[in-house]
Amino acid sequence: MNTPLVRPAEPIRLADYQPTPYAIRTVDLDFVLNPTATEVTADLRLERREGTPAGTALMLDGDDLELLAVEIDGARLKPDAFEASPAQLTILEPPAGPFTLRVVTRIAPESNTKLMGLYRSGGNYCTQCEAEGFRRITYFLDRPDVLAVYRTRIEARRAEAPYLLSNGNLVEAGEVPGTDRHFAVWHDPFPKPSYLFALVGGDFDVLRDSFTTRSGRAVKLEIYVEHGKAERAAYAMDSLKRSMRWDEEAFGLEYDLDVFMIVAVSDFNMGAMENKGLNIFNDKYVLARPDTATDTDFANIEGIIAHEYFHNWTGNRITCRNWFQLCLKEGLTVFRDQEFSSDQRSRAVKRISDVKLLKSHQFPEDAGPLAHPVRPEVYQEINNFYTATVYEKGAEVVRMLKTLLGPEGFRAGMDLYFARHDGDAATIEDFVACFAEANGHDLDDFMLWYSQSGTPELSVTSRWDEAAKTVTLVIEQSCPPTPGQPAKQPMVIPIRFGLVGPNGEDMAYEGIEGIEAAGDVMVATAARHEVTITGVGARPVASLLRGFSAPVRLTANLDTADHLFLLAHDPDSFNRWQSAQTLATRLLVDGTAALRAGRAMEIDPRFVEAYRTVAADDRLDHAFRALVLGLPGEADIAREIGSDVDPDMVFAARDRLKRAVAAGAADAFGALYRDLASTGPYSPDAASAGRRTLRNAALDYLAHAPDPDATGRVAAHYRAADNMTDRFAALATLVSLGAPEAEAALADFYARFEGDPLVIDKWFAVQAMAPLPSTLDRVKGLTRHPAFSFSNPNRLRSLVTTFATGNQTQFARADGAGFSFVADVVLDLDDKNPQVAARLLSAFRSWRALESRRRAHAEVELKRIAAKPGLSRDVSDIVGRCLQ
Ligand code: B3K
Ligand code: ZN
Repeated sequence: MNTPLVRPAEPIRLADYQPTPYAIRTVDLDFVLNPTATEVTADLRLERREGTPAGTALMLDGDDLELLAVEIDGARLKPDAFEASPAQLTILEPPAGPFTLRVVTRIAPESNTKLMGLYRSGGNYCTQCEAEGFRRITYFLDRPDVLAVYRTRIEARRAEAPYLLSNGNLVEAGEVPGTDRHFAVWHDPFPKPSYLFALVGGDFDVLRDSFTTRSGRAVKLEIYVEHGKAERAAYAMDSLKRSMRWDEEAFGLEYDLDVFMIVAVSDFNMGAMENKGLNIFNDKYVLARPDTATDTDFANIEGIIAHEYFHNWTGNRITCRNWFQLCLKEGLTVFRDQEFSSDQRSRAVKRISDVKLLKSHQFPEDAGPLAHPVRPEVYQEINNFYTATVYEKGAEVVRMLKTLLGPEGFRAGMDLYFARHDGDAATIEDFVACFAEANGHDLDDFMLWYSQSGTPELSVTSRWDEAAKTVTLVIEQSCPPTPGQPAKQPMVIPIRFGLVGPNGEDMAYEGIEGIEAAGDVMVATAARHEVTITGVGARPVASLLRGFSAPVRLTANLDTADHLFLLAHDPDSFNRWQSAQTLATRLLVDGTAALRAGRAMEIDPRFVEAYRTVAADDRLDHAFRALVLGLPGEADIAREIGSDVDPDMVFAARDRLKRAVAAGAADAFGALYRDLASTGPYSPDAASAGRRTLRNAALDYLAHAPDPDATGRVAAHYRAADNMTDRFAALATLVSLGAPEAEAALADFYARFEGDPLVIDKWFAVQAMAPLPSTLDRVKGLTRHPAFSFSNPNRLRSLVTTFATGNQTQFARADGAGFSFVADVVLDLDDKNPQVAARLLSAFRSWRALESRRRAHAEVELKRIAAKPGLSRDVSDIVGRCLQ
């Protein structure tokens, strides 16, 4: 009965959830840091949970561990009292009462290439424990519902690691007598799961500041960065202080420790990590200076600093009962960071950007083999579920709660959630119950958003009755079936709407019948509603799903004239943008089909004229104008086409439309380029960034205009740039066009920024993105460049992931060579860093939507990966689902 178990090959199921037989109340850790042999002594205070029979074996998770000693209450365990493997430690008959288990392990941070657990980055020690990295440090009940109070002692040579950091507050520090070593002891009073544990040891520059919470707690703020880079952390620090203030104002939530630390490292599997009191960040999301970071980088830093800080309440104070509940912290925290950025910048622009991201990342995921519900019910490898569905669609679900309940009702639900569940490992049911109770609102049907995968399709047909002065809306919904899953049920879909009258303003109406409605929100709950809106003065154009009030695919019987009207007049900015997108998408889908059939692509001159009007409309915000003028991406067009996609034809159609707009509106773009030139020093604020975005968009159009000096102007823009936003925009245009000036600009860029890894990442990425037949050979060549490294995730992502996800035509080349290259990288990387390999592999997720030749090549490569013996669980999970 007590044979040590290796990790089961069977999937883990939500339905099987059981609490652990034992609770861990406190954890005392002692680290003696050494690159090749770090010793970890863990004293765990354990208690049998009620209902657990005495003598029940205690099975602790491990991963790649070497056990040095195991004791209970100070006595060494006899060999027959426990069983140990690198993946598990089983105490066969633990004491019936509370006891202390001491486990001593030895680990080798230097050779930890998975970057999970304790590893080295840039000569420093750091950790990453979410989701299951703590078990690579010591044997533990490594799951989010085991909450304990941690005390951590760290010892290291002072010369090697002058800073020793962990979660909570510093309680002691000093020298180890008679040695060159020193130590620090940290105590975190807040019970937490092991995934929030963090340790850092190393040498840094520190940017320091402080913040006083609204109840008067003085908090030290510290950002640890590579030597010489402290000044580049200033924007991150500013973002942190604004986040702390915002969470007090928007949600009444204060920080709770004496210190908040952020450490920036250059080797990191993801963006950042919300460890209690000690966030660890990919330095890409901390370091920024106008000459090295773009406006997008600045905005990402602001958003991610906020996101990780907000986790202190949504994730840390209230955590997840099991990993199936991941969206409880992630979807909610994304919603919170989106709201923060909306308040700091332009709400309309932020909403459009977020929806663009949702549609370009989450919609394809939801339509392909990797689709899963916002709360998955089964997984093989949890790291593969940190997805756009859990994060972005998860945030949309929270946003819908707010739309359905209104701002006050939403806030009442959040307040109840914090009051009731502080200190808990909670579930989605717990969360939704707070909104239902605080508002007396039945949300049972709403739960389908958490359990049903796939993007619902919403179809609305509107009809105007002149005699009766009514608008009839037939609202129908369906959700594409998922093979092997029960038929989908109708969802609760909030539809924010308005009736735009002939003068371009919203019209009043007398009543709505046939659907539940409150204010400007109708709530569809059935497969079909026939809705009558009475007392409407004149024929309106229905503006539907304003602000993208639900994550659905909407089709409506609006024609080109209706969309042009909404683009020009809709009081809802989101729908103005959406109308432009809908019109462009129609042209591009039809144009792709025409080109494929050997016909000419028709471009409605009204469309080009509308773009010209937007470009020239000075009443519109710059950033908003740039968004409207941005054509749907190739992946967006492919998604709309849905099947039998030929990416070369998609590219050709888009290129033609872009050139048609460029030619037809060249005067307006020329004027924008001239008028929007900078007049002062760089500032990353939203208004200045918006001006640059619009000017660079105009320049990109001008580069596509029939003008012999088109790219010469871009090269001049490159040379004149005094900030990275302008410099990089020019470089990207030159390289993507394969312009004669591109090589000189690339060489100049490399020479300027050679010593700056984050900028050299951009140099790799811009080359990987070029939609040119020569790109694959170039990318392969760049993998041998001295500055390239397969083991640094940022570098690998900048070159290979950018190629696989950002270059539709060259990744999905008709000869299959793009797929084959990426498959080779995945196979090579799998042993060293399976998490990053699996993430790269998911670029294949839409392979079935391709035309047959490309599809066949993709299948060969996926099968080649699947056939490799000893594949990691991460990669085998993704490849298995892709081939299902
Ligand atoms: N919680 C982390 C992500 C962890 C990913 C583990 N594979 C960062 C975040 O979402 O805030
Ligand atoms: Zn998060």
